[in-house]
Amino acid sequence: MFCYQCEQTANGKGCTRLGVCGKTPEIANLQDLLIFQLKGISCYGKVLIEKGQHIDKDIVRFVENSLFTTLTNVNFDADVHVSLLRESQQIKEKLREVVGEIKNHTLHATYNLPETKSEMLKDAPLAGIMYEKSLDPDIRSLRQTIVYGLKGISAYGHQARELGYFSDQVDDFYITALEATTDDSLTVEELIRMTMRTGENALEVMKKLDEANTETYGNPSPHKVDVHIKKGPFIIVSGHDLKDLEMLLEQSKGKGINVYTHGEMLPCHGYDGLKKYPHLIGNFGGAWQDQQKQFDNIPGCILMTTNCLMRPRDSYKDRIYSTNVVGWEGVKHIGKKENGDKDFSEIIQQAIELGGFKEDVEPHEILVGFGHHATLSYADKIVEAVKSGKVRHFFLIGGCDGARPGRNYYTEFAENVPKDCIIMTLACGKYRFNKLEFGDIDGLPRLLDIGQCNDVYSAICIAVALADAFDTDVNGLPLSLIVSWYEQKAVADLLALLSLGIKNIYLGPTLPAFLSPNVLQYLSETFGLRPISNAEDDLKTCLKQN
Ligand code: FS2
Ligand code: SF4
Repeated sequence: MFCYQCEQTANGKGCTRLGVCGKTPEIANLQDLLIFQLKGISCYGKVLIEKGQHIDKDIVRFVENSLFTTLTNVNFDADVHVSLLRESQQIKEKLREVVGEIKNHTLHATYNLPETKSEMLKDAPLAGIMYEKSLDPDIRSLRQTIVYGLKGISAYGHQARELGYFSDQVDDFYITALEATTDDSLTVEELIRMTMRTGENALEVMKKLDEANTETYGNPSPHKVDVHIKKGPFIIVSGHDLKDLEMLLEQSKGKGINVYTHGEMLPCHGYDGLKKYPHLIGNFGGAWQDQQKQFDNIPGCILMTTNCLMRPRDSYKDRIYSTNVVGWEGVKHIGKKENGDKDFSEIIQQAIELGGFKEDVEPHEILVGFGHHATLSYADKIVEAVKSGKVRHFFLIGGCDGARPGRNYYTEFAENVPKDCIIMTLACGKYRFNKLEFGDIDGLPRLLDIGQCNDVYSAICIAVALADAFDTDVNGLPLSLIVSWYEQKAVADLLALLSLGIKNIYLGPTLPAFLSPNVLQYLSETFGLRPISNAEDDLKTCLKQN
């Protein structure tokens, strides 16, 4: 196996024996082959797009779900991958019939998948990232960057589609971009352009997801959330999916169950359509990497709606459930019925039987719900505060959290932000400091939580509106972006920011192993993208910009 798609990759280079995330060589190889097959499907699909046709939405859904399945910490079940691989071959064959001869005779298009898992595994090396040893390292790097950006896009696309929202532009882009990664005639410059288009499509899909979430559940508004536990049976909902949470809340109401959000579900408390359920009682635990410790022997159930899933310990493997594209061998999976509904009765019943927490813990509340709508309702106040010198600088400290050392940089950074500056947060990296007291500036909270990782779209809306108010562009604002990355949604987020021309982003805790030295140099020269150093020095450099 060889995988270097996430920040915790072994030795900062690549996982070759077993994924640091727990991915086995078998799963890694099946995932390589699945991506290879998606590229093959796209070679045929691209011909249809060139003829002005849109790709059949069932095929788009398959491509999107398969990409999402291979994202870090999503699915570790070999049977799921084998079944997706078989479906990929059927789709490829169907497209071959429809499209006929194509010009791109790459192996991705001509390859035929064998029947059994062991035969598939024998073929898998040809789909490996490092298979073509002589490939130009910059071409390899850009191709992989595009694929990882697409994986991030697929996670957001999946979430929006579950609510009935999609973008034809993004749906076609999956195919166009995957095909581009098979085309040996494309130059480094052309692949850089495709990488920027990946960023544009990441922005488009996040916009669609924002529409899906806000039109379905209302615009988030400031809301206090208890982060301590309450007595009674409970279900913890993790991942990112608002619709699953809504279905579970609806089915569990009046049954004496408390529902807690976990990880990236925290911003759900800001939405009217979700906070209206009184048994959405609070938020449990910290970021994803603490789950094994925090779920250990827990007297309740857990529902994983998307990543980040870690190997479940025996002490809770019988009470954790997966849904959507998430999976782990031996973990109960809640599938979708034909009408799109899900039956959560088993997890609800088990939570009741487990009995839950015995005692309440003294409440401790934090504030969430500062999406673009809520934050911009304070726009006049913010502009006035900047003009009068009460607010000096804004810091967006956002992105994924992770288990590796070095991430305390983000806590130190937030703690040292001067009192006349505002901090905006998004994604699970906020758990490093979101329970600390930051106070306010003239009634405006100093810590504004914008939302999940996809809400980088919201952050962009806020920045663009503020730039308008100050008659400048986003790069002219007293704003610094301090980004932490872990998995491929963060890659999509970063590409979205770069595609808008946003400069001087600080990225850490380490730089992606899949960026070659030349690609990195290009990003640093063109966008001023820079690795984090230490909190004190970086903070000083940001403030000098004023
Ligand atoms: Fe955190 Fe994991 Fe949100 Fe990432 S819960 S690292 O998926 O996308 O952020
Ligand atoms: Fe390693 Fe990350 Fe790939 Fe898992 S997803 S195998 S940790 S690089």
